[in-house]
Amino acid sequence: MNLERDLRRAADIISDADSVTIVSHIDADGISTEAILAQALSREGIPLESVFVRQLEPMAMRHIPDDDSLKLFADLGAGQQALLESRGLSAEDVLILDHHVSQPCTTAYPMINCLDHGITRMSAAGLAYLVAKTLDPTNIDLAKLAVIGNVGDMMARENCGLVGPAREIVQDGVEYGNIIVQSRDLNCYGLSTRPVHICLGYCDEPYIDGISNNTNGALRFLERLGVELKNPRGGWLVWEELPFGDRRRIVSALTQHLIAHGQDTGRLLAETYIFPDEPERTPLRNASEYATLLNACGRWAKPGVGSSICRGMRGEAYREAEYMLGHHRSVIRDLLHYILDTGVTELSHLQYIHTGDRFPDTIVGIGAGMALSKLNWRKPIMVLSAMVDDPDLTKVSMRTNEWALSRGIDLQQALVEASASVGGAGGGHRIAAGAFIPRETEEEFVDDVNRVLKRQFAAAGQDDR
Ligand SMILES: [Mn+2]
Repeated sequence: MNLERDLRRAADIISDADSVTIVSHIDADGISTEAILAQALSREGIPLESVFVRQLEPMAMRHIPDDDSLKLFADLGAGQQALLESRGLSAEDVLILDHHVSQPCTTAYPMINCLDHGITRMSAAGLAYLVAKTLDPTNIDLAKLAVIGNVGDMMARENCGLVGPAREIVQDGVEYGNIIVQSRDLNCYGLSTRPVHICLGYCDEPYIDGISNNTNGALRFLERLGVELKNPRGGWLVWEELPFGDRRRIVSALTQHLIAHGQDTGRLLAETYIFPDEPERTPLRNASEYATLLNACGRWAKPGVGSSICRGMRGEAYREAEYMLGHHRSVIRDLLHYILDTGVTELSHLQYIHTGDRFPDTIVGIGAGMALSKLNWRKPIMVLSAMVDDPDLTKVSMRTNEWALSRGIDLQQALVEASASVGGAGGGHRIAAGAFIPRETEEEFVDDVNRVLKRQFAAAGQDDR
């Protein structure tokens, strides 16, 4: 299959539509995808409406209007084609732009899927951007949103930077002038908003002895280097504000520190993406913090606010988004503490915890990911949570890391297989996946997943424990 030809076909389907309903996901990738498509379509003069869903499941289908508009499913749809079919949507009614594993289906819905082109490091926002650029080459201002979506979907994680087609999109933004690439920057979160010692203290990949999970230790480390950490008025500087020489001094000291402790320095540096058109010291200033802001909007039922921000709205929309970011952080912190304080149950090949209805099911996956590095990181973590609006269902979120992937673990495959055997449904990616299962099958399901993971480890010949 030829990507160029697929993009052209998608652009033609969109151009021919009298009106479009964009159906997208509530996470950072889904929101930036929607914002790219909505802007590209508006510029073509095509009337559109947007619908955001937490998950494309039977209940969510109610929000999709029963009209003649083209239904443009983005960042979802590939794995739910049977659902589109059962809703009575024909191949002419639908276009799917996705990067999730596809479900076999008798109706041949037009779809562009990154995976069909061997692209595993680009998200829906990247795909949406390529379609927008095919519609009109002047849409390259939207590359910035594609970078936010890609970074939000962890596409830069494995290689400490975007690669392949997703990296080519970065170049469009650089040429347009709304992206600055910082190669060999510090691989930490919060480079534009957090005091440097807080930034370092919260960084746990790589884990730096005496600094990770220890902001006081991080501060002492920086003070010993004699770097000026405050501005003349006594406020903390953020990483982005430090003079180049100071940043280089800190990086080389961290490198020596890691080497002295026999630790790998491979993940200390990463390529980061700064947005010079956004105000300094705000979460809008770089791709990873911007993505978190969008996630906060989406997870707390305000994806439309995130979308407005992406389209350049500020003022009230921005104040609302900032408030949700604060709320998002505090609930995730509570969830993380709950997981660590309560403790997980360890099976041979996974660890799990049930959080009941204490936390919204939209954030348990994020908490699971954060808890993993503080628990036994060799075992994938599973968090089960009650669905408040459907007491018969349990939401399952799993996370693992690059180490386990290199040893054959594939969470998407494990959850699809195990959930099917208990009458549920699963999907996602190798490193992060989710499922919905009938509540009464929880115990059986956890054992099933453990068995599949054991088989995956064994098949890769890496079951050395
Ligand atoms: Mn996505």
